Amino acid sequence: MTDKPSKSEWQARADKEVKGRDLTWHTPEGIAIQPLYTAEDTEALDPGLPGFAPFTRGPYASMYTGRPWTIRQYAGFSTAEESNAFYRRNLAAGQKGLSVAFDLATHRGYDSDHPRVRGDVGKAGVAIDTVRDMEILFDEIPLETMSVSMTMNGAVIPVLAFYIVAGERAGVSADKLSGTIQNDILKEFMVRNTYIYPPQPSMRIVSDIIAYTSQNMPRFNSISISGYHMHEAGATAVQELAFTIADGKEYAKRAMETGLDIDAFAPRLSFFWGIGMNFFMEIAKMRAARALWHDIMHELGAQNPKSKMLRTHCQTSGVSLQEQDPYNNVIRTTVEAMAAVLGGTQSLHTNALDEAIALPTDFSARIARNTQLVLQEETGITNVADPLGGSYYIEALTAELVDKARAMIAEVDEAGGMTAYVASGAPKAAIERAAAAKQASVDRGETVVVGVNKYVLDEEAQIDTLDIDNHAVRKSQIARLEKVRAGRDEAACRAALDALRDGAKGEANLLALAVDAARQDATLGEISSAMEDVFGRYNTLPTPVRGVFAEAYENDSRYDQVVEGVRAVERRLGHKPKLMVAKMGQDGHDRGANVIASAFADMGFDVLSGPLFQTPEETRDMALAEDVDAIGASSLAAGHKTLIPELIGLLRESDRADIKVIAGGVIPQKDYDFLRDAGVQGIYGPGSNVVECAADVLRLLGHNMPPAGEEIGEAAE
Ligand code: MLC
Ligand code: 5AD
Repeated sequence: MTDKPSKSEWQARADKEVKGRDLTWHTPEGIAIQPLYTAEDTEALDPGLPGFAPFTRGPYASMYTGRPWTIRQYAGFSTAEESNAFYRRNLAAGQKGLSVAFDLATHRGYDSDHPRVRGDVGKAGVAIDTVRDMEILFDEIPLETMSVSMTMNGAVIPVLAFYIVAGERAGVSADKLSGTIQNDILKEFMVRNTYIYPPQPSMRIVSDIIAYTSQNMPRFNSISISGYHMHEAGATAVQELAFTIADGKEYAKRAMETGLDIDAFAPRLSFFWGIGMNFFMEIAKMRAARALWHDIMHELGAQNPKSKMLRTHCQTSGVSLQEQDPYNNVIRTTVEAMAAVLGGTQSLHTNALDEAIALPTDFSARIARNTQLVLQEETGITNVADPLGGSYYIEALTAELVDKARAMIAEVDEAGGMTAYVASGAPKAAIERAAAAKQASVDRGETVVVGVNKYVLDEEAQIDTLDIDNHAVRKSQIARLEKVRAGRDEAACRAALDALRDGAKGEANLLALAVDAARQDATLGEISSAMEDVFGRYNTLPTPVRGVFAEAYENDSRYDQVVEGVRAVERRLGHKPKLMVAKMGQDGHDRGANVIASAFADMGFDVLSGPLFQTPEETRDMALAEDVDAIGASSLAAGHKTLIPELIGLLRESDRADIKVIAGGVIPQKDYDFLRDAGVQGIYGPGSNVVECAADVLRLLGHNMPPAGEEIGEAAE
C-alpha cells in the first residue's frame, strides 16, 4: 500500500501541470479561493446537524425530505383584477405561495390619482388604493391557507391594514392569516429607496408592526430582512451578509426597547437573500447567515430555539440577467436556483428570462416556475438534507464568510448600530464602490458575461414582452377610488384618520389605528398623508462615489481617448461638458444612475445627480438652472414612455431643445423607435458599455469621436 499523498504533494503536481501559474482566485469579497480544498482545511470545523443550533445546515431537521421549499413567484402588474387572474393561473400550474409586487405609486404612499405618479400607476406592480382593491386582488384565493408575501416598506402601514381588513371581509380573522410583510426600512435608505418618512419614525413603524403582529397575527412573519436589494445594487457577499444581519440585530434591539420579549417576536423574523452566479459563494453565504444569526440572537438573550433559527426566502439575481441573447437567462436562473436550494432556502422566486426588458409574460413566467418544479420533482435534490454538508470547500468558505461578516458587523456596532451607520452613508458608499468596480470589470471583459462581452450575437432576435397601458390602469383606478370615496361614511373616515394623525404624535400603535381607518375605507394616500403630516417626507440626494473607474481603467487606451475627447469638448465649450443624471417618477433603482454618474465624473464630465423621484417639470427646471449640456434619464420601472417624452416636450417649450436627452435602463427594444421619435438621442439597455456610452455623448456634443479600436491620433475636433 502506498502512503496517501499530502496536499503539498498535490500542490507540486498541480504547479507542474500549469507551469507555476498562480491558481488562486481573488473574489470581490477579498477572499483568496484556493484551487483545492481538503480535510486539512476543515479539521477544526463542525457544521452540526440540520434542525440543531447553530442551524448552519438548515433550520429544519428533515429539510426538503419533509417538505420542499415554497415556490413563491413575485408578481403584480396593472389592476387588481389582472393580477388576481395571473395569480390564479400560476397557482393552478404548480406555484405554492403568493408574493405581491405593488406599483411604485403604492410603495411611496400615493393614490393613483396623485399628479406625481402619472407614469407609475400599474407599471412595475399592481396598483392598490383601497381595501376594495385588496379584496379584488385575493378574490377566490383562500387566505386562511395561502401564505402571502407582500413586498412593502414605505406604505407598509396602510397596505398591511388593507390586507387585514380584506381578510376580515372574507371571513378570515387576523390570527389565521399566514404570510410575510417585507417591512425592512433600513435597506430602503441604503439601496432600494422606497421610503416615505425619515429614519426615526420609519423605525417606529417597523416596531409597531412587530408589536401588532406578535400580539394578533401569530402565523405572520413581521419582517423580511432583506439582503437581496444590496446584492442587486452590487454588494459583495460579505457586505450583503453583514449589513443584513446587522439590520436584523437593529430591529430586534428596537423591538426589545419598546418592551417586547425577544422570544415573543423573534420566531417570526424572516430573511431574504439575493442569489447570483457565484455558485458556491452563494451557498456558503446562506449557511454563514444562519450561523451568524443564531449567535446574535443568543447574545441578545433569546431562549426559544425558534428565535435563533434563520428562515429565508431567496430570489435569483435580476442584475445577472441580460437583454442580449436572453435565453441564456434561463440557464443563469437555473444555476442560481440550485444555489438557493443547496443553501437551504425556505421559499424561492426564480426570475423570468425577460427580466432585463420587461415584467414577465405568461410564457416567461411559466419557464421560471417550471425551473423550480423540475428541480423539485425531477432531480432528487430534495431527498437529502443539506447534501453539500461536509464539502471541504463549502465548509471552509462558510467559515471564512462568517469571520469576514462578523468583523464587518463589529464595525457597524462600533458606529452605534445600523440606524446610525446607514445615516452616515458608509454602507451605501461601500456598496456603490463594489458596484462600480464590478461594472468596470465587465466593461473591460475581465468578468465574462456570455452574449454581452464575449460570444456576442451578430443579430439579436426580439422576444415578445408584456406591455402595460398605464393610462388605462390609472383611469380605472381613479374611477374605483371615486366610487369608494362616494360610498363611505365620510365623517367616520375623517375621525379615524384624525385618530391616526394624533396617534402618530403620541405612542399609539400605528397599525392598529390604520386598521380602524381601513375599515372606514380610508385610502392608501389618505392614511399615508395622515402620518406624513406628523413625520414629514424624507428626501436624499445621491452622492455617487469617485475614482473607481479611473482606477479600473488605468492605462486603457480607449478610456484615455474618451478622457481626451472630454478635454477637447471642454476647450471648445469653455466649460466641462455637463451631464445631469435624472431619475424621474417613483422609480428608486439608482445603481445604474450612480454607476453612470461615477464613471462620467471620472472621465472628466461635470456630473449633476438629480434627486430621486423628480417630475419631468422638476428635471427640466433643474437642468435649466444648472445649464447642463445633456440629460441622462435612467428608468428601470417602465415609466420611460410617459416621463422622458414629457421632459423633451418641456425642454422644447423652454427653447432648450439643444439639451441632449439620452435614456438608459430597462427599456424594451420595441420602445426604442417610440423614444427616438420623441427626440431621445441615445438609448442604453442593460449590458451597455459605460465608456462607449460616454463616447456617444461626446459625439452628440459635436466631437468627432472615432469608433472603439481606432487610434487616438484619428480623433479630431
Ligand atoms: C417547513 N415546515 C416544515 C418543514 N419545512 N415542517 C416540517 N418539516 C419540514 N421539513 C413548516 C414550517 O414550520 C411552516 O409552518 C410551514 O411548513 C411553511 O414553511 P416555511 O419554512 O415557513 O415556508 P414559508 O411559509 O414559505 O415561509 C418562508 C419565509 C417567509 C419564512 C421565508 O418569510 C416567506 O415566505 N418569505 C417570502 C418573502 C418574499 O416572497 N419576498 C419577495 C420579495 S421580492 P409554521 O406553522 O411554522 O408556519 C422583492 C423585490 C423588490 O423584494 O425589490 O421589489
Ligand atoms: N413582477 C414580477 N417580478 C418582478 N420583479 C420586480 N417587480 C416585479 C413584478 N411586478 C422582480 C425582478 C426584479 C426584482 C426586484 O423582482 O426580478 O429584478
